Amino acid sequence: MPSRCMSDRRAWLLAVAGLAACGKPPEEVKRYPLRGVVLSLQPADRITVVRHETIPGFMESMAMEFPVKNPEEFARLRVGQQIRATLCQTRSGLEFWLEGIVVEK
Ligand SMILES: [Cu+2]
Repeated sequence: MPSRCMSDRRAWLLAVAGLAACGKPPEEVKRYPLRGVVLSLQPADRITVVRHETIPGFMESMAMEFPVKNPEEFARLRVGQQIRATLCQTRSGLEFWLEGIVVEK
């Protein structure tokens, strides 16, 4: 019964899609404006080391590693650039990354 097979498969795919969408509620993300200088790049892990300015109420000025989730944003980065970006951090603090990177010079 080919038609029944088709509908079973479709139901299964819908169930999987539903799990992906609803299985884990997205964690709330806090965002902070960041300015800094790109000190180094680690393309294999899409990580950049940035010496960032003080982020009021969050972090003193320091050099630290930031993951960049978006490959196109990472590809535009060069050592020595002055950048502005949004520092995103999950509420638990377990995950953080840069996005919305703008090269100032
Ligand atoms: Cu820091």
